[in-house]
Parts: sequence; structure tokens; C-alpha cells
Amino acid sequence: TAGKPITCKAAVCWGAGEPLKIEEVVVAPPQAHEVRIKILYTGICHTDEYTRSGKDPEGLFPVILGHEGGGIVESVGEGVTSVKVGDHVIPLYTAECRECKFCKSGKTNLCGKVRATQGKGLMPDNTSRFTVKGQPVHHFMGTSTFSQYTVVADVSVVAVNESAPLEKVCLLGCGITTAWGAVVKQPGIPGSTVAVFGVGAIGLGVIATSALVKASRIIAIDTNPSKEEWAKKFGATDFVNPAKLPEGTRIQDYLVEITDGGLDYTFDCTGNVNVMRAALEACHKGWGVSTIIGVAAAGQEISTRPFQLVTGRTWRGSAFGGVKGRTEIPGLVEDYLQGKVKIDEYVTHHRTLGDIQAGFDDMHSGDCIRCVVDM
Ligand code: AHE
Ligand code: ZN
Repeated sequence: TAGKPITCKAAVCWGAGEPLKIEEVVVAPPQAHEVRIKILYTGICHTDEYTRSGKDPEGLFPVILGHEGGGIVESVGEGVTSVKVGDHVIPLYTAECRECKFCKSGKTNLCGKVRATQGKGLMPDNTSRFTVKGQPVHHFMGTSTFSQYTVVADVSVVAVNESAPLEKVCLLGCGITTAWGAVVKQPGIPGSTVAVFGVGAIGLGVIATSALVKASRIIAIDTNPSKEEWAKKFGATDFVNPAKLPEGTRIQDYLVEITDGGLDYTFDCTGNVNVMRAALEACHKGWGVSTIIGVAAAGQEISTRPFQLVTGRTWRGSAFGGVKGRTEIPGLVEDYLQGKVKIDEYVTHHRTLGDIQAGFDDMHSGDCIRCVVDM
């Protein structure tokens, strides 16, 4: 099949707010420095729903969504040396070229090599590899894993140990890695107190990783009471339901009170700007650090009294956990194989490609952590 177009099935979103439709898509061969991947499994993430819903200001239609995939390299374009046909791979929405200003800085994982075209839903040469009934369809996040075959830039993919089940390690493409990196890249967390706002896949990942690096206390916060059992199973020491606090008590005030002045580290895993504020204000005076992980809807802004920062609290954020995918994901897969990093425990739902829209409904139900789609 190398060098020839492939016709396969993909879930296409034709317009903002429309349900995904299964279509026959023609996937062009990979051009220079591109890789065509047979996607076997993909997770569904709230960011896919965010863009599908029309709320993402970067959203473009028609589009093939999906960014939490696992697959096998089917063919490679000219000049590709980092992966080869048959490799088991994870597509990366945060590329790693190792040559741009960002990659060379040693200060960030936000590679600049393909980000501009990725944001336009196109490959680096400004064209799409997807057509449906002759009409071009946009790529998404440089990955488009809701297609049985996809094409990505060679800097946007990493090969992993073949003995790891792709139906599990596909989840390293977003949620679990994002949470893991947000914790391990802050060297102060061992022995410190942590609060985690929002007990979905990201929140659970932050809890599990904080437990792994031996935080002294891990307080999970969620308005859904059924999340207490989840949080404790992943290593939380305490669970607080803000909806059950006495009338007029703010969650940040309650947390400051029960922690002798506030938390050393807090994490927003909700994307809600009011929660982000509470997470910052729950930090200890003088040193508390709050990390924003959640994606807020278009037009939303954060606010707090500047005095919160003047008095030594730090507000920060990370994308993909600050993880350099090509360098670090192979090691995460080894950690998973050795039982140090959980993945299986996050999978609560399974769907097939034909039923992918139902996977979005699963995600909205309170009992879903991750739904894995068998392509
Ligand atoms: N396009 C949106 C922002 C989306 C966003 O923040 N994406 C996160 C990943 S979400 C994973 O589920 C991210 O890492 N962004 C970094 C980047 O380079 O996009 C908007 O609001 O415009
Ligand atoms: Zn995601």
C-alpha cells in the first residue's frame, strides 16, 4: 500500500456541534517527513468534545478529531528516520523536533516546528491528506486518531515497546501523560501537601503520580460523591465535596483551614475558571504553587486579587504535562510495563468506531473515566 492512497473509515465532524458521522475517507500517502499510521485504538478526551461542540476558537470543519491514539506505522515518506514500517507508535499532539528555539531552550516542551500548520488543520506543507467524496477534510491536533489510517509529521510520533498493549498505552497520547508530567516536573512534591480539583482522568493521574512521588497528603475535590472511591483507590488521603460544605463556606477557605494555612501544590483539572481561582487561593502563603491543566472555554478569563501573588503564591500551567513526547514516552511505557504507572485502571468504557458518538455520551456520564475505541 506504500505510496498509494488508502480508503478506510473515519469519524468525521462536518460542522460545529454536529455528531460524528462514519465516512469512507481517502488517506493520501505520506509526503517527505510524514508517517502514515494504521490506528488500532483511540481514547476520547474532553478536548475532542470541546472542538466538536464548536466552543474551541481554533476549531475548523469538516474535521477528523482524536488525539489519544495507538497504532502501527503503515508507510513512511522520504527522509523519515525516527520510525519505520511496523513500529508500534503513539501520535503526539505536542511535537518534538529537537531543532527549534523551543526544543533547544531546555525550558519547554512546546515545539514550534509544526504548530502553526497544526492549528490550521493542515500538514506542514499546508495541505490535508484526508478527502471525503473528493472534499478535503481538516486534520486535528496533528493527530486525527478517529480514522483507521492517519498521517502525521515525523516529529509528531514516537515508537514504543511492542510488548505494551496499544489498547492501553494509547492513553499516554494525552490524559495520563499530561497528569504525570505536571507532577514529576515539579521537584518539590515529594513530602509536600497536594490538592487536586476535579477527579476525572487528569485528576486521577495527578493523584496517582503524587502518591508515586510520595506527597505527604493528597486532597481530592469533586462535586460528584462517587468520585471519592475513585480518588482513594488512586492514592488520595482525603476527599472533599465542595457542594456539601456549610452554606457560604468557600472551598479555598475550607482547605486553608484544614491544612494549617494552605496547600504546597494545587492542580486544576476541571477547565472551570472559578475552580482555577479556588485552586490558586487554596495555596499556602509564601510558597504555594497552583498548576492549571484544564482547558477553559473560549472567552473565559482567570482572576484573583494580585495580593495572592504578591504574598508568594505562584500561578502556572503546563501543556501535555511539559513532557517531550519522543524523548519521554518510551520510558513511561516501560514504567507502565513494570507496574509503576497505572493505565488499565482508567479504562471504564469500550466502543467500536461505528459507535464512537456514544463514547462521547459515556464521557459525559459521571461514571466514565476513559472510553477506548477499537478502530
Ligand atoms: N485550542 C484551544 C486550546 C486547546 C488546548 O489548550 N489544548 C491543550 C491540549 S488539550 C488536550 O486534551 C494544549 O496542550 N495546548 C497546547 C497547544 O499548543 O495547543 C483554544 O482555546 O484555543
Ligand atoms: Zn486530550
